[in-house]
Amino acid sequence: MPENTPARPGSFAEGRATRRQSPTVHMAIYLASDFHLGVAARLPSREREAQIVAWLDHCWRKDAEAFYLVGDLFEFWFEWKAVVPKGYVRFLGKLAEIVDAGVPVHVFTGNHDLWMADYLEQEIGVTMHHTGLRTELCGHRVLIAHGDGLGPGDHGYKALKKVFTAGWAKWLYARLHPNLGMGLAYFFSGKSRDSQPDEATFLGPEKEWLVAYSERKLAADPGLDYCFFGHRHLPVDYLLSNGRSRYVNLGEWLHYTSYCRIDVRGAELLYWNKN
Ligand SMILES: [Mn+2]
Repeated sequence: MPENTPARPGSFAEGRATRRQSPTVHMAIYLASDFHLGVAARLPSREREAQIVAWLDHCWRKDAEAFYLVGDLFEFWFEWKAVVPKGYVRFLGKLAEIVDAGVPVHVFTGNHDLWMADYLEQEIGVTMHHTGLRTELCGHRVLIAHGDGLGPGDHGYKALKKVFTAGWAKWLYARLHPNLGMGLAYFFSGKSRDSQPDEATFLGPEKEWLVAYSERKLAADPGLDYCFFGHRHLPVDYLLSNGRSRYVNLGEWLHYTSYCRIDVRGAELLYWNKN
């Protein structure tokens, strides 16, 4: 809303202003990842999109002062010079509404949508992050990253990511007709999903490479309070070896509808009701 537009009595804008002044309300920041819009899972993509829109709307009206959407929002995304993938209108519209109301939305690229360029920034006004971010949220020192290609091992993927993020690869891909480009991408993203190992159990600190990565970051940066990641598709809140800092995996929305809420008191892993 433009600054010179007075809020109507009882309007939503007025309600927010009142809540912000109340000393009893802890303003919060919300994080979520791995919506994978575009593929069906427990629900068809359009129904999952409606859930995400309802969640965004609920948090925004309640107490959100920012959102961090930590990668793989889309099963695949590519921006041709004048063309973007069809769909997701309600999701993108809700992001626009939130940004227009003055609440910042941060979007990270994931391995499925690493080709997001500046469309969401230009069209909606989100802040894009193509790498991890070290920042403060509600007074807590945090690291936020999608999580692909971090930690030990995974050399095949790391090499592939180097190729995919190279300017020439993006340029070549953009020469494909969108029908072919999108078709190929969906074919290969389905293949890679089929070859994934069982994601549903926590393998312990030795085998969970995002835990190993968090421990390494913590050794170099002992002030860190939280390490937030997506990518693993398993919601986890894990106490790191210093007995204080935590590794939080945001999970995904294909099955878990998990997210994290952080305020001055700390972070909490939560689940959106599954309507
Ligand atoms: Mn993912």
